Amino acid sequence: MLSLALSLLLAGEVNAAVRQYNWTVGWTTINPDGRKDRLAVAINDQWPLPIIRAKKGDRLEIWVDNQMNDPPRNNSIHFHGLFQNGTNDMDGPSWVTQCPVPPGSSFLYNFTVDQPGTYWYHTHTDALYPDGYRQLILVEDDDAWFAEEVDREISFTLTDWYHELTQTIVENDFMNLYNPSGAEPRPNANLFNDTFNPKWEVRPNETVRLRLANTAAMSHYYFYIEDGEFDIVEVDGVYTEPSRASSIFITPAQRYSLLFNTSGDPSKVYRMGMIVDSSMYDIIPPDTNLNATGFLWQGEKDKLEFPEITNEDIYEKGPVKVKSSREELSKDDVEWFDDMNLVPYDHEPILPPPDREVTLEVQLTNLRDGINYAFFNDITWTHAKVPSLFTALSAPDDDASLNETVYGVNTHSMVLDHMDVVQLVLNNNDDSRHPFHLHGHNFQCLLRGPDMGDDYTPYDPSSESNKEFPEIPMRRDTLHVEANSHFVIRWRADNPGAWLFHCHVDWHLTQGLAVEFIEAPVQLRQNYKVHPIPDVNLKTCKAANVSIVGNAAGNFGSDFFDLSGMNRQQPFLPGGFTAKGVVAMIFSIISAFMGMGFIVWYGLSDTKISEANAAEDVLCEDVDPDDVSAHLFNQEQEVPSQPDESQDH
Ligand SMILES: *[C@@H]1O[C@H](CO)[C@@H](O)[C@H](O)[C@H]1NC(C)=O
Ligand SMILES: *[C@@H]1O[C@H](CO)[C@@H](O)[C@H](O)[C@H]1NC(C)=O
Ligand SMILES: *[C@@H]1O[C@H](CO)[C@@H](O)[C@H](O)[C@H]1NC(C)=O
Ligand SMILES: *[C@@H]1O[C@H](CO)[C@@H](O)[C@H](O)[C@H]1NC(C)=O
Ligand SMILES: *[C@@H]1O[C@H](CO)[C@@H](O)[C@H](O)[C@H]1NC(C)=O
Ligand SMILES: *[C@@H]1O[C@H](CO)[C@@H](O)[C@H](O)[C@H]1NC(C)=O
Ligand SMILES: *[C@@H]1O[C@H](CO)[C@@H](O)[C@H](O)[C@H]1NC(C)=O
Ligand SMILES: [Cu+2]
Repeated sequence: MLSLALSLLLAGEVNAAVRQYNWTVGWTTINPDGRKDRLAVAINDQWPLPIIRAKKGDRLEIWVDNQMNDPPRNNSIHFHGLFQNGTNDMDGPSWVTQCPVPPGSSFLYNFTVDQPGTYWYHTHTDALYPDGYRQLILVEDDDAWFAEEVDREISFTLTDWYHELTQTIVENDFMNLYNPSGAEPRPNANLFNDTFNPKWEVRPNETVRLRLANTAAMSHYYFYIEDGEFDIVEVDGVYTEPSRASSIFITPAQRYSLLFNTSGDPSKVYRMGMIVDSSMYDIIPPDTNLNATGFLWQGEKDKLEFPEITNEDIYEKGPVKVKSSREELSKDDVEWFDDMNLVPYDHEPILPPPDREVTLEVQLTNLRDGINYAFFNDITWTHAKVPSLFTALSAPDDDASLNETVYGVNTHSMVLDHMDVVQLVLNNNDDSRHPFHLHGHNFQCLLRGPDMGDDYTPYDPSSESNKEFPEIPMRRDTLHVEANSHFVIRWRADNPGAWLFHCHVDWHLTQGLAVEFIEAPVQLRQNYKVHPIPDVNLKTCKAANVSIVGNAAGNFGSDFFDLSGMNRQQPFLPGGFTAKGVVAMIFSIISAFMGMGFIVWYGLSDTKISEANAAEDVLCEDVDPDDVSAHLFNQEQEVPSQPDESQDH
């Protein structure tokens, strides 16, 4: 079990405590949806994982012993939403701020929590958090503006669930030649608080603070309380002016606090509904539940009934306004509170015009190996050989640490000057929503364009349709962009460190949808002269056989600008050879192998559904992917020519 020792800090604030945790991370067998036993990551043999509770100002000292031996996994933990101001080395992403911790090694997370609100932790090494490696962090704050009003707190997660280990899914179903369209693996279940039908007791005439986090790998949810409204008072750790809503949209990694008043009725059951945004699934899996119910009850439990919400309930008492089959539930048919309308309680005004502008275009397409990757401006994130923080710290001088070259092309690192106002324009050249998360900051959300369907519409500052930015913009750490649309965000580079910015659909991160901001490296180097990285943590690098000095290629000393040997992404497809063409080509070769006659795929539309269906239809163990890839790409000189997609074969 979790061992928690509290002791008063002599020199610190009166109430600040040191909370010590000794965690052994290993595997356990669980079955939260009642349909399949499977391995999941446990902490001290416990799953669901322990919730971290702290008070603002507390120090956390978490020893994490990696005992994920069979199957073996590298480890690290990210404390999502906590700024790690001055403790960049405690942020968690492997290859950015630390080395991956191999089985048998321990890492110490040691940092102060000075932000109140609702957070979560999850591993940030490889694609591992959907294996159950995620849980809430609740930071209490007696000074919250609504603290006096709250009679009761109820905290829970909304999440998706797979029946296979994530790494198995990535290797066998996702990042391979048989999935050239990059269709994301669909979950087997959607869970309410890591279970089905959870029930919480409340009392009549109370104000309940609901704290919820979406800890899913990919699923986005609408959340509502039947027949009830609530006030949104916190998003991602930022208190807001109360905003009345009847339903919210919550993407992976986002959190909300909602104040809900129970009625005077002495005996009552409130149903809380979570509805999947099924537009995120390429195919609606027949066995996956697309909605789930949680309950608040008051009165005598034995005399109450707890029926799950039905389709009828969703239309009649929920946010879905257009009656349609579950396959056809369109996001336009669902009402949700637009988080862009929230106003932070502190009324922090919009930051001044930017000193630095960054424009990133999201794209998902295939590289030469036939696999589908995700890109920001043609770069799919590929980790450095030395964690970027260590590159900044081991640069021979400040000038070298300021030079983007040393962090490597494929980490997509951008150096930010200390205290600059940074404006990031994100253009989504993909027909699906994506939730983006910036480490180390909350950002001001200035504009989010509407869903543009199939028409890619990048941000155009001169266009009249773009409204003025708000004077008091909403702030949060994870914001979604709509399909084929854009958003604009701003923050001040006041937190020296190497910070990842990435899509929080874990599949898309695995496909490389990330960049790194190397913020104020000169100040970062000064900070670490005073507070060096603990030796115990540097030792994990040795165990993983990773250098703690050098540029992205691991070269150092006089070779600090020599990037030869750095990790690179796969080459691009030859000019004119489109991703759609690759999909068609691969299917044609697979079908040829199977003697299925000639290409039936060329005329297909580019909807992922038909491609994925087709892939499932032709999948056959007789076909060796190596044969297929040999046909496609291994002949360097003899590159297949562009198939004519309009031609009907
Ligand atoms: C852990 O990371 C090291 C360094 O990249 C690598 O050599 C090793 O194969 C990884 N181990 C596992 C189990 O992924
Ligand atoms: C955690 O960090 C604090 C501040 O640097 C230090 O005083 C303390 O000893 C550290 N804890 C451990 C277990 O190293
Ligand atoms: C919700 O999940 C937490 C953490 O796993 C657990 O302690 C709690 O009992 C759960 N509550 C219900 C009603 O399921
Ligand atoms: C709830 O509040 C109403 C109005 O103040 C009151 O009439 C009622 O008795 C209260 N109910 C309970 C169960 O306390
Ligand atoms: C909600 O779940 C029920 C039971 O699984 C299902 O019949 C229904 O189609 C779902 N409704 C929607 C809108 O997903
Ligand atoms: C970064 O270093 C490279 C290689 O030495 C050099 O060519 C380039 O000019 C440097 N860039 C800046 C901004 O100093
Ligand atoms: C980090 O701390 C510095 C002061 O030490 C402060 O000026 C800055 O605003 C902080 N940044 C964040 C993101 O917390
Ligand atoms: Cu994404």
